[in-house]
Amino acid sequence: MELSGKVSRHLDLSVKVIALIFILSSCGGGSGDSGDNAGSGGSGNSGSTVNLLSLTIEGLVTDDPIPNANVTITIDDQSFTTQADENGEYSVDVSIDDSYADSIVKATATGSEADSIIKLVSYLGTLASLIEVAGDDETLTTEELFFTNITNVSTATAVALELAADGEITTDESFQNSQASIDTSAVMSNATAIKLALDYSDGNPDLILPDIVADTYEFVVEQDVITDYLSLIESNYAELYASVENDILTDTNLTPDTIAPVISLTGEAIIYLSVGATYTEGGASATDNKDGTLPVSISSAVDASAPGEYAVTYTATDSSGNSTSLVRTVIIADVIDVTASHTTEAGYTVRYRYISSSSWDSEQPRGMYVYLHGNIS
Ligand SMILES: [Ca+2]
Ligand SMILES: [Ca+2]
Repeated sequence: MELSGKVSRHLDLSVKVIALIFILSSCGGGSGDSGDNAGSGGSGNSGSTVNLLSLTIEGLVTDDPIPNANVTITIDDQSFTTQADENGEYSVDVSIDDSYADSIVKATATGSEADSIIKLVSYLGTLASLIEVAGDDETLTTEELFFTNITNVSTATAVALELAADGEITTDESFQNSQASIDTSAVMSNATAIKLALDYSDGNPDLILPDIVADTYEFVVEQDVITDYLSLIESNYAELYASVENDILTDTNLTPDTIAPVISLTGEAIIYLSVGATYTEGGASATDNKDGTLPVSISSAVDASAPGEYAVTYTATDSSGNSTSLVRTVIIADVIDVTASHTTEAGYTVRYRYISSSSWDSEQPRGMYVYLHGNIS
């Protein structure tokens, strides 16, 4: 299913998918042994105390957001269900015997209508690793683990993992190993095929989910079916494919946000002050593609009583952990001496030189000495 002539775009998306897989990996590795808990059941029965593990899992069911989707969290033979709200957001409380700590947690979402073709899945990792990542609030959010979002991309990723493992992922070992051999370009093209079938098939029979498959998960599992679908898209809808793929890559609910905030300084990037003057912090603002306006932290060591060049560092970090820093330079000097030049309409080059007294500051230059130096050149 190579789509020819799109090499550079594929490079971009490979980087993005590799980032995705990295995020998946960084959450892995629960505790040591890959215990197989199948059949161990939920109730403690050997007379020992049953320790319960508790975790709330929060995320979004989206392709476009899927209102009121049914969500099931499966941990071996146990399952926990809820319904997403009208925006596709869900929250599931899991409470389970600690013998399931090393079991793999899988999320499945289906459409709210009985005949819905929507089935999306996501592998999250071992329960123990999720509890660790969730932290003290015992709530696992999308910021903490991206794959709590159950999406076309998570579904394509899940199927790629299953193909690599040659079956369902039930142990941390197979979860880790199959991540290493995942086919990232297939993940993106399959995710795009799901989005085309769900969002673009109204009024276009070519794009409808082939009726040989029951739902979007089976669509990806049946490799022949999705390969045929994609080759039709490649021949007849290349432009649409490219645009939908781009939508996926720029939708931060579908692929991780890798774009850092942008900081703007209020005031000049270089400020000249005379010794003893007061440095007034002008501040800065930050905006982010996903989070909008963000706070900016300021680290400053300006000592206006001593000549020197000082850095004021402004830092903003988005909810995905992407960070930007910008530096303002503050120059404290006894005398400020700046030269500049411009060319007049008549073609003369005029050079200026500004020399300040010690009471000069950037807002209010007091002493200014202008001279014309070789004013006709
Ligand atoms: Ca948390
Ligand atoms: Ca961002």
